[in-house]
Amino acid sequence: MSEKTKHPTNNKKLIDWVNKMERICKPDDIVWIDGSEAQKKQLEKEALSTGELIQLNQEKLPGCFLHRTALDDVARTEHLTYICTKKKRDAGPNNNWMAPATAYRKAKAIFDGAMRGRTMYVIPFSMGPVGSQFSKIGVEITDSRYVVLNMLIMTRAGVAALRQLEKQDHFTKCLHSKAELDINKRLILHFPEENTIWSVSSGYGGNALLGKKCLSLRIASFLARKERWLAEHMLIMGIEEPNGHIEYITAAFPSACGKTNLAMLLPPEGLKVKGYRIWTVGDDIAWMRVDSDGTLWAVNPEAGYFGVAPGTNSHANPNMVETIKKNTIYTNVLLKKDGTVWWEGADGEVPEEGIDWQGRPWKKGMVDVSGKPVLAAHPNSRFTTPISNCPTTSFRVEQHHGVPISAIVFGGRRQYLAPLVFEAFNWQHGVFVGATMASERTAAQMGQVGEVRRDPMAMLPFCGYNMGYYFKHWLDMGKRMTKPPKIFHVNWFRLDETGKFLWPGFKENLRVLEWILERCNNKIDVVRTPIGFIPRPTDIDLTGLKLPDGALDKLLEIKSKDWLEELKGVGTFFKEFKRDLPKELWTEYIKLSNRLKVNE
Ligand code: GTP
Ligand code: SPV
Ligand code: MN
Repeated sequence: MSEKTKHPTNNKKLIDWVNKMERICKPDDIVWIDGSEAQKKQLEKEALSTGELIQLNQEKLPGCFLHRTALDDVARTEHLTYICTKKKRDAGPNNNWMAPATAYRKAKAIFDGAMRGRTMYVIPFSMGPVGSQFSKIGVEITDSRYVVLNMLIMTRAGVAALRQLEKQDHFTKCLHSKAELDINKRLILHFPEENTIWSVSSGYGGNALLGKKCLSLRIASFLARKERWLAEHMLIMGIEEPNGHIEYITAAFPSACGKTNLAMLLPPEGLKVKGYRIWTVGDDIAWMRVDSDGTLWAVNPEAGYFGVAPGTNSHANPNMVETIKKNTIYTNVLLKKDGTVWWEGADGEVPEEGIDWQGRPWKKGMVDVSGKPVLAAHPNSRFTTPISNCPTTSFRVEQHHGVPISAIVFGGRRQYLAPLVFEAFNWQHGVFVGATMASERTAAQMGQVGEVRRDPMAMLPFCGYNMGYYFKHWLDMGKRMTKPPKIFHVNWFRLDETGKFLWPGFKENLRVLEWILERCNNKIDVVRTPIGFIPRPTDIDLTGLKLPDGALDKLLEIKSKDWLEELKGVGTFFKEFKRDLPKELWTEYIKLSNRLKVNE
């Protein structure tokens, strides 16, 4: 069929690759995605007729659709995700590794004829504003209309990206097929040395929207090391101070640990008089480089949000509630009788009935055979929505240059141990703080929810190469900056003895950001502890917030004994990297251990 196919480009590399993939996948026909409204409408129509999408109430939710995935295709599958470098050592102990030849052979057997009876869509897309020096061009081939429609929201897809590809003559080759959605034939393969991604047998988010985690983190992190920049699992936000000046920060929290919520926060009642405003630049990925001014600048490569639905409500994130009212694709949530949607922790009353995320009739208060509530929405149900819908979108999201970064914040979900906030002593110590992060697992990936795992810089599932080299790269980046951002660590999830959150979180987190900015501008003093600087309790503005007696002290408590215990796990983790772990991190380890022993 290749001879008959009319390709809308003369780019030889692209045409050759598309022809080759066509020969493997054997689709009935090929459609190039141009980014037009008319084509999008046509795809939506087809997806409705095949049942891939369900139309929602167009009066209440204009342009919105619902999609249900296969029951075992609801989150990223890290155990089926591989980095395929020539040498195993280059993938590191942090990744599953497969030899490229083996990986191609295994996957080819599954891709072979997988698109028979289907259309093969070719999606040229740009991560980052088209034409920015920062941006990367990719082309995703897929047989899923759901993937196409999501990519149209999450990336800048279509003709403009194609023209840019022709100018630069290189791109990331992304091949995807849902095939039979068989989990036993699922493979998410990355070939960083060939700038190639092959993903098969999944239709879910990070597994299938290849511009996101696969390109913008795994492949990009590999390129970033070579090209001397950083590709990180971070939100980017601007905090407009009462005098109108905007400071930008990035924050790395593991999946489902609060990036989206923080990036969009609205100031709490008690701080409103001060006049802060938040500007959202990104909620998941930051690409950062050192500019000629010696500081770090960041762009968000994405054009949409793929956000967690459960817990999204007008109290936690009113901005998001506003954002997802139109042109949004919902995945794995409850369908209500009136054609709107619901999830655990949504606004309003719990509906009496509906169709649950598995497509079964659902009733309020339903329990399963073991007496557990039947969930209306999957805990990792999501929505895909354009950044431009969000009321707090920063005017700088389209700027090719990005925004200058004053602080980098790391954070995880820790019931005990980590205080509300602390500041690293310097860049090297900050890299150690990031490298030793740990968090309790969430529903964003298949696995045991709640189990504590080490997740350096929230990048464990996303670093496309040996993390030993990655830490070294971070240390080197610090040396390239005349004014590196200060590094902090936060924990919104500390519990009291009764198992309740000590800190109210969400919009109240601005109180911690305020302290962080004051530290960046050298306005206030701090308390020195073995793990870093913590606030003097009076420096956190609690106006209008009633914390239980002693809560702030508990939130800032650092128990040397517990940290020494934590260090054992860090040591085990570091040892996995053998001689690839930079010696500076062992230096920081020993220094911390000594400081803790003195304090014990
Ligand atoms: P990914 O999209 O998976 O990368 O996740 P994310 O880091 O953007 O997480 P998100 O903001 O979607 O939050 C995930 C969950 O954490 C939601 O259920 C929120 O309700 C909860 N959460 C977010 N912020 C806070 C907070 O400050 N305190 C508490 N207790 N929970 C929070
Ligand atoms: C995450 O899991 O960190 C996400 C969702 O942001 S996914 O796109 O599935 O990776
Ligand atoms: Mn994420």
